[in-house]
Amino acid sequence: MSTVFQVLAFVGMSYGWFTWFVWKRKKHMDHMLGMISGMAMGMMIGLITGLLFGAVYQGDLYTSTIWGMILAGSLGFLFGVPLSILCTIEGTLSGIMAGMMGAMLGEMVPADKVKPLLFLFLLFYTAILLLLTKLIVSRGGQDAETKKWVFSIHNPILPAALLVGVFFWYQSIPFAFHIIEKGETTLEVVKLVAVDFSYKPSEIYIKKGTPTKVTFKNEGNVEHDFELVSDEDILIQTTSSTNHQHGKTAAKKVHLHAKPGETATVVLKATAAGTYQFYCTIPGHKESGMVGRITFL
Ligand SMILES: [Cu+2]
Repeated sequence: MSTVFQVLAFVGMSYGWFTWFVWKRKKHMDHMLGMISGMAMGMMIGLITGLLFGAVYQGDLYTSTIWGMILAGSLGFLFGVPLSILCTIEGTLSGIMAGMMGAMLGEMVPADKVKPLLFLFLLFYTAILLLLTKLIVSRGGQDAETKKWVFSIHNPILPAALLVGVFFWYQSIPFAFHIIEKGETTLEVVKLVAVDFSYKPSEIYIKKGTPTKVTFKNEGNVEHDFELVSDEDILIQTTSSTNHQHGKTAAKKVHLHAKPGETATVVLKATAAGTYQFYCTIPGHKESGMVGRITFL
């Protein structure tokens, strides 16, 4: 399962559970407790999902910010509605603000720092949920049917076990926002998307002498490729199209092929400046507009 899916599932399930828990005990919740709970939910979910979106949509701050704000804002809003107007306002505003801040953070931090940062947020979020749960229970939020598990929530082993559980679950997540080659934590990334029948973007710039990862994603309904013929050698460090052949090879031609929905990648280094055309070699596609321009500068 993908990282994004796992983290979103964890956040979604814990949000669902905590919201249900609070709604069931709303007569025991005073304004302050409700507002703090709403703020904590909006704030933490906003930071986590915002950071996640910021990292996934890196280079597209608009998309990540909008999604972070919409998701966390509406979850904060929903949480507060049955409680009070104050909770609703607090939850919504916290969600919107934190969704925006998380997205900016995801955009700014280097790809290899996203994992530890997200880990801190998730642990913090889990700890806050547990503390609030304990607080609500101790204020008389239990009723006869929950007496049994109330016993265990006061048992310090349960929250500790949950935190340790989150810790180990998190360690097991495959992290693949960007493939970071060993010793190359500062890899430039160029994302190229093929649709039927054009490239987005159709103009690419790559700094010569800098290892750059080009990801070629086919979002069309038929297969497409990417071919570039250069006058000067291009060093190809790794490519997905030849079964992960490692080691450097020099070539004047770069070729990536992707079936619909697939992504092909290459890590290359241009040795000289120049502007070249790239195109799709599948018959008829170039003529239909699958051409673009790449500039090494
Ligand atoms: Cu094509």
